[in-house]
Parts: sequence; C-alpha cells; structure tokens
Amino acid sequence: MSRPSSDLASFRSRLKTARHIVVLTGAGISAESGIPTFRGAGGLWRKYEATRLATPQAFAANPALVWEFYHYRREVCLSKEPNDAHRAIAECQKRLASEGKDLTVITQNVDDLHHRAGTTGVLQLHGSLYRVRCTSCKKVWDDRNSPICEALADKGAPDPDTLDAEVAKEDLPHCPTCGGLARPHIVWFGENLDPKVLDATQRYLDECDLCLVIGTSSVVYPAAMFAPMLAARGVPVAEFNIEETGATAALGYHFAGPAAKTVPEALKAFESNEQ
Ligand code: BJW
Ligand code: ZN
Repeated sequence: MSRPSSDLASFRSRLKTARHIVVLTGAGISAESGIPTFRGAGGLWRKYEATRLATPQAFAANPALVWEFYHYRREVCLSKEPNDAHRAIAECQKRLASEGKDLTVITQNVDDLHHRAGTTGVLQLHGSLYRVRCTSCKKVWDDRNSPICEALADKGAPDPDTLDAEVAKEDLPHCPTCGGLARPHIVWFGENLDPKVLDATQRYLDECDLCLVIGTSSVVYPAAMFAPMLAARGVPVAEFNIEETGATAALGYHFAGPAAKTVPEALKAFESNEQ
C-alpha cells in the first residue's frame, strides 16, 4: 500500500470539488483548548482506570465516584474555549452552505466545543457532558449548571490512587420528573451508541465525497472503522494528527502537526482558492 500523501495542494483541489464533506473528530482537536485527551501523554486513561469510571458497571457500583469524575470534567471544559481548528471548521461549514454544499461534523467528543464554535448539526457519537439522563424513567435533559449539584461544589478530580468518593447517593443529581438517580448522558464502554445518531451517521457517510479525520487515535469502535471504510470505498480521507495512528496507512492524506495549526491552514487555503 502506498504511503499517505501530505500534499496540501492536492488536498485543496479535492476540497474545491467536494460537495458532501464529513469531519470526524476526537479528543486531539480539543487538546490545544487545554482539554486532556484519553490515551496520549497526560491522557485521562493513563491516569485513571477506564473500567472504574466509564462503564455502566462502574456507575452501578459507585455512582458518587463516577459523578465526581464527570462533574470535574464538566467544570474543566466549561472553563475552556474552542480553538482555531473548531472555528475553521465552523466557518468552512457556513461557506460551503452558501455554495449549496454541506459539511457535517461527527464527533466522539463530549465537550460541546464544536457547538460553541458555531458548527450546526453536530452528531455527538458518545453523548455530551452537558446532558443528563434519568436511570429510572430515561428522560434526557440539558444541564449546564456549575456545579451540577451543591454536594459536588468545590470537588476536584477524584484521587486516581484511592478513587474514594464522599458524596452521599441522595445528594447526587436526580430526575426532576420522577426523582430517580440521574447519570451523565455519555456512551460508556460496552454501551450501544444511540441508534438515531448511528443512522444519521451512516447516511452522511454514505453520501460523503471527502472526509477529514482529526485528532483521534482510531482505537474505539465503532467510530474507528468509519474513516478506513470510506477510504476502502475510494473516498479521499485526510488525517490530521500529531502522530500516525493504526488507520494512517489506509488513508489518502496525513497532515502531521497540531490541529489548531494544520486544520485552519488546510481550510483557509480552500477559501482563498475560491476567490
Ligand atoms: C492531536 C493533538 C493535537 C493529540 N492535534 N491531534 C470491536 C468492535 C466494536 C466494539 C468493540 C470492539 N472491540 C472492543 C469494543 C468495545 C469498545 C471499544 O471500542 N474498545 C476499544 C478500546 C477496543 N467500544 C464500545 O464499548 C462502544 N460501544 C459499542 O461498541 O457497543 C457495542 C458493544 C456492546 C457491548 C460489548 C461490545 C460492543 C462505546 C465506546 C464508548 C467510548 N467512550 C469513551 C468515554 C466516554 C466519554 C467520556 O467520558 O469522555 O469515549 S472512551 C474515550 O475514547 C472517549 C473518546 O470519545 C474515545 C475515543 O478517544 P479519542 O477521541 O480517539 O482520544 P484519544 O486520546 O484516544 O486520541 C487522541 C488523538 O489525538 C491521538 O491520536 C493523538 O495523537 C491526537 N492528538 N493532540 C491533533 N493537538
Ligand atoms: Zn425520571
């Protein structure tokens, strides 16, 4: 298999003619906003055992611990801003729409930074830190309160060594309708993705004629198979990452470097080409 190209001019010419662009994103796109990734240096899963925090079994065993972790993540992300990569994608989407073309962001991220940058119609494969679901009646609602409940105020990150949690279950967030225990509206390991989100994703992938895959290690399924599947169908796929991933060899382009630099460069050139 030939090596992926890093020829920006070639990528730009693809961008000029594409009509249905899909942008797949992962934690690396938010790294330069100051939000930790999962698997790289400083990554959350390097510090914390994922099975103790991001599985339905973990929540059943210790909901206070899981809430402390997600409360901390909510607070961190609320204090951060979208970066130049999020903004360049939002601007590109607007421009393409004015030309009768479309750009759809399909993200694994739960930080809402694409929305906050102004991108519309974002598909959030793994949910959102700012949505909550009742474990009893299954009602889902938005909650951007800081803190989400008084008992979690001033709690920092859980101690990765002890993973102790002090908040009593009755003081955790509860459903305003039925009073059941609430949980983060996040897709944990071993849980199925929302079938409506997956159906919509499939529709966009089916009609996509150019794909950008930005800041993901491409190890978590099903998201990890989307870009290689498109490439196998002959769709040009460009990876933007600080390092190569398990998917790189199957893709048409690889642009090495921080997304906040490489993505605006790639999309800005597209805009000036059009004038
Ligand atoms: C930069 C940068 C910069 C840094 N610029 N780049 C085979 C088939 C199907 C399923 C499975 C399978 N094998 C195993 C499974 C199950 C599992 C899975 O995939 N496990 C893998 C670890 C192998 N998948 C699931 O359980 C999923 N559900 C499912 O498949 O249901 C069916 C099923 C049911 C029952 C049993 C089995 C299957 C659900 C997955 C849910 C993932 N949830 C998490 C946590 C919740 C969200 C949260 O708390 O925030 O989602 S895990 C975590 O990983 C998070 C992320 O969305 C996800 C992906 O991580 P991402 O975004 O790629 O981040 P990193 O850190 O890994 O990578 C960052 C990248 O950025 C790196 O490449 C850096 O180089 C780069 N980077 N700085 C550009 N400045
Ligand atoms: Zn309820």
